[in-house]
Amino acid sequence: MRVLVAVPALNEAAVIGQVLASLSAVHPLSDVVLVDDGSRDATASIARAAGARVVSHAINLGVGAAMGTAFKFALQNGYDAVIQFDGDGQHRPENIADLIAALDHADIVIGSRYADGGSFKSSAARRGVQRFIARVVSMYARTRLTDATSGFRIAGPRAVAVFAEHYPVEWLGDTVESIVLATRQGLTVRELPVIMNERAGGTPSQSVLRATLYTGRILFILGLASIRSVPPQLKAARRAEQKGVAA
Ligand SMILES: Nc1nc2c(ncn2[C@@H]2O[C@H](COP(=O)(O)OP(=O)(O)OP(=O)(O)O)[C@@H](O)[C@H]2O)c(=O)[nH]1
Ligand SMILES: [Mg+2]
Repeated sequence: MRVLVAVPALNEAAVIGQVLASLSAVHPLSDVVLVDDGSRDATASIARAAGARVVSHAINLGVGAAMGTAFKFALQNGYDAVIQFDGDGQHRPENIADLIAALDHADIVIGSRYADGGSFKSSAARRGVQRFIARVVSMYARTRLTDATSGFRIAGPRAVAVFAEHYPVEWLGDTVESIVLATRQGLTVRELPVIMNERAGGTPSQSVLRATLYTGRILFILGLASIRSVPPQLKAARRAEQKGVAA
């Protein structure tokens, strides 16, 4: 199986060299694409010099759009699976082999910080919101998910085909809406316990007000995702697939 590691990145020059070096110990950097999303620092040039493939957006479009670009890149370059991997050092390369192996049992596997009593530290407000979102998304996915907002995940061949056609781009909606979209297309989702590092720097977005706004927005997005008609390009892809099966 050909696996592409996709790193959505915005202004990560301080840490991206180190992150790619640790990644190269388990995965060839020629099979890593960094989607630079309008960074104003040296993120793209550092990644290129390290040996990663780099695709740059001219302006900042958000993580969802960056992943949409990565899935298109994967399809065009013959990859079977895509792993989303943060550029800030939070995700651990040693979990990559486990994610790939877990694809035997699902179309999408999410690395969960909280499965099996995981020890990742969050503020009570943020954790409460994440737990609530995980419960709602679990209903759509018809399986117990403890960390639906985790960005550490793998998409197998069927999911790559769906996400290359359409990936949700709304701010904060990409992680959860992509799961709803996938399950509505008949794909299966599972989770795998992982340990995540603390953020290497910067300011964590934690406050009760932010958590409340975040929940409201996610609920709105989930509501939309469940009633929205399937994007036309996905319908066309599904029809072509069915014709192929019938022929
Ligand atoms: N392409 C792209 N990547 C982004 C954008 N914002 C953040 N990222 C990247 O997405 C990854 C995760 O972003 P973070 O800001 O760390 O989000 P998070 O891990 O959910 O939040 P923290 O817990 O605060 O670290 C990192 O690799 C970022 O560089 C963006 O607008 N576009
Ligand atoms: Mg982070």
